[in-house]
Amino acid sequence: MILWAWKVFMPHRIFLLRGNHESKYCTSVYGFEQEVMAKYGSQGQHVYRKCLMCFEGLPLASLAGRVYTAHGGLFRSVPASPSKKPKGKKGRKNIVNPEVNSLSLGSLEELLKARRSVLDPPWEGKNLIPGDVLWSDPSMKPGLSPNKERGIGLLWGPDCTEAFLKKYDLKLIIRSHEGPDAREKRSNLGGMKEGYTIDHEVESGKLITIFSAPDYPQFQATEERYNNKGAYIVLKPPKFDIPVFHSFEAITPRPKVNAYYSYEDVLDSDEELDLASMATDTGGQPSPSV
Ligand SMILES: [Mn+2]
Repeated sequence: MILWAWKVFMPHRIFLLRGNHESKYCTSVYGFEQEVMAKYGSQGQHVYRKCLMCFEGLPLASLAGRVYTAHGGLFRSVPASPSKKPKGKKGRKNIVNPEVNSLSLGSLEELLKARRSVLDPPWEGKNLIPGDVLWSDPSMKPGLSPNKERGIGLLWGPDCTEAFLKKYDLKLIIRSHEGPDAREKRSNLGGMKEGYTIDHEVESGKLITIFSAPDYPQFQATEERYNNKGAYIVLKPPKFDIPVFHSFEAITPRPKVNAYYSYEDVLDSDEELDLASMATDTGGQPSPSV
């Protein structure tokens, strides 16, 4: 809310990027929708819808100086739509679902063309770039592969980081999307104790993961907590390419707040996409095959 107020107050000085939680699916699974309903009473539905409209309008990524920033990270190339209608019987549709071995890194031109105003980024079909940018994770394994843990987005290796930085003469990729709970499951990547990690150090520059929520997740069923620090990065013009990290601790005692969702039933704070539950709610998208 504070960030949002800043954006309204100084729209040309404040830039907010969209994350995967700024979607219809995540806002209903992790308590945002319920919280708005509880706090805004009879206006709740209206306020929630307006929030979703704002989320839909948020940019997916930014370029500032020599820095590319996005919540998840890199994205695939999407085959251009054929200019002519494919020959064949009426009603036969060409479903684009690239094979694993046909995955290649997307370009900024493709990112610019992607249709980003979607309530829930699709995990199949033609408009895959928004889902990649919001849900993908880095990996130490070279190349691009489907992000099976998440059920949407990609995993990309250090070679992709290098190719992307080199192609656009960039020094840094800054992303978030993985807290201490997510990193605990990924043995070959750094933990999130200090609120940030440098995941790829390649010839052209670095890939950084930054996580700004200390003592995360806010709600969990177990007593044992991660006690992670949160962090932010200060970058200075004109190139913004020398990151200065600042870590900070959570305040204690933690203020008492309601969860507005049954967190005991949600295994992970950034759980994989529940494709089955989304299928009923995505307005005409084909049902998922899994
Ligand atoms: Mn995320």
